[in-house]
Amino acid sequence: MTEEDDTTWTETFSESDGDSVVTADDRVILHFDLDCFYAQVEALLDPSLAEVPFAVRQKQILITTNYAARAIGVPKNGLAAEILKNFPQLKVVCGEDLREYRRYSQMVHQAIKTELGPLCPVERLGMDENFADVTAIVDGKPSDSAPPGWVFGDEKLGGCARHARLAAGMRIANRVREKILNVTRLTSSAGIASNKLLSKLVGGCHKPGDQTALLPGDAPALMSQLKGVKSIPGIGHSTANLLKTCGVETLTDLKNIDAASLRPHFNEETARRLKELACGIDRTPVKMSEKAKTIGLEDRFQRIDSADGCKDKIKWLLGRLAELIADDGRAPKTIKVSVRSLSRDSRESRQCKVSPSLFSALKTTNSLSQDSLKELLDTCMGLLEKTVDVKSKFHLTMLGVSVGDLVEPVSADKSIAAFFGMGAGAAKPKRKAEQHLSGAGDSLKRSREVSGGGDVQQRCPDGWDEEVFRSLPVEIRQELLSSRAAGAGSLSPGEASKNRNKKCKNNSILNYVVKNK
Ligand code: TTP
Ligand code: MG
Repeated sequence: MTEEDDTTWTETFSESDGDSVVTADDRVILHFDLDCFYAQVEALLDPSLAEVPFAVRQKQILITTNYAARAIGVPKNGLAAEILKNFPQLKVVCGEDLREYRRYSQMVHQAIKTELGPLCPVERLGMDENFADVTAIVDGKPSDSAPPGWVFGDEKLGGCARHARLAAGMRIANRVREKILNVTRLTSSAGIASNKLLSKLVGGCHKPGDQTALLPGDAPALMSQLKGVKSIPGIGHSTANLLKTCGVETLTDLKNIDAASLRPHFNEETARRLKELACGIDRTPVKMSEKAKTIGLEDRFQRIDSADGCKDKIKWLLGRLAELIADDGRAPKTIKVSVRSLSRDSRESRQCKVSPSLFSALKTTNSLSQDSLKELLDTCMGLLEKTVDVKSKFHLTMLGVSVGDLVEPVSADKSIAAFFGMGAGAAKPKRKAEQHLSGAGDSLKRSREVSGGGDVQQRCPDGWDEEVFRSLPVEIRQELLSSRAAGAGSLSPGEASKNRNKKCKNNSILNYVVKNK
């Protein structure tokens, strides 16, 4: 027996984390999962679906079904042909356009963050899941009223501080689910436990539209309900196969195996983590989700074997990618093309730098300018030709385009005016969530115009340095003037300078333009 073989679920354990000691079981972690996410979004877009059993299809797969379909025995997902053999009347809607799902996913994440405030990290997992660590905002004070939702195993909450903190977590989870419902009209389920693994697992116990908490001592009972190692989130097909070669198929096998026996396939850290997960122990923190480092999309197909075919596909990908970049609001500095050839069966990528200005049309529209599209298409074809000899025979089964090195824009809705805190009185562009609430029909339209007509003459305002002003690009001059005309005019340059928000760096444009700072 090694030290790790003694790892069984214990109610408290501590790990040294630099100067601080983290007692993992004292955390209160929430996991939120939207109910039949894509199906709910489809039903919002087409209310006639609301009461009807239906499935959402992507290519040959039914990727989800609504709960009305699940109630009559339709599985949650699977091959369309097989499911439709058994349920020929099942309504099927196409779910290949991900834009609305992404938009709702973003709204949900934002709603959770807003409801919980800055003390609680919120981590997004995929499209429809979020973890939140609410440890900082729960207290151990007992309350007279029973918290909303369920407790795993129908256990009763006691009066101790730990149970009181769990009860507080249950109240918070319920509040957050109500917030999600109010903002998006989507129902969700939640799990409340002491770590990410357990909160995710227990959250599935009362789906849809409800929540379940786990008392710390009941982790072994929850874990014992799991079937194979793949029912642990994070253990996928390939890890399961590797474990199988070590003789591990069940969670009990994993708990009992000597960590050294896992070492041929897993490093020490991974072997330890796998064994801990089997015991319901998960020390990973909830990390505040940051903006994506790259934005991309790819398409798989049976065959593309001509340069024109590649060009058409890349052009289509660039069009869709432009919408994602517009949604994100940042401008990329690199672009990457990825391919998979039938002959090599592994993906290959090539990337290069691009000018962020190629994406400037996305400040006000959802698409690239014709010139930019042409230039990006040529760039992508150049990258493609570094991996594929398009003059010889070839057979691609996947093409992808992504962008990276994303930089915050210096205009449009992150406008110079906003940047300098000059927005008082200026009509701000609507945020996406507001767009949604004010009219679903407009949901995909963008509203990023800089407010105010601006001074087309571009005369340098009094108090601004004419020479510096004239040296600025026309677009930036126009924007400074527009902002000023739309409400910042009441600010003297000195005031504008004082009111700059924290993001304003010393070398910002206004610092150069405004005299007498
Ligand atoms: P899930 O949360 O797994 O499923 P769900 O939200 O549809 O249903 P549940 O109520 O059981 O949580 O996945 C979220 C969405 O992700 C789902 O609506 C469709 C999509 N999805 C895929 O695109 N591919 C997949 O293989 C799966 C499982 C889901
Ligand atoms: Mg879900």
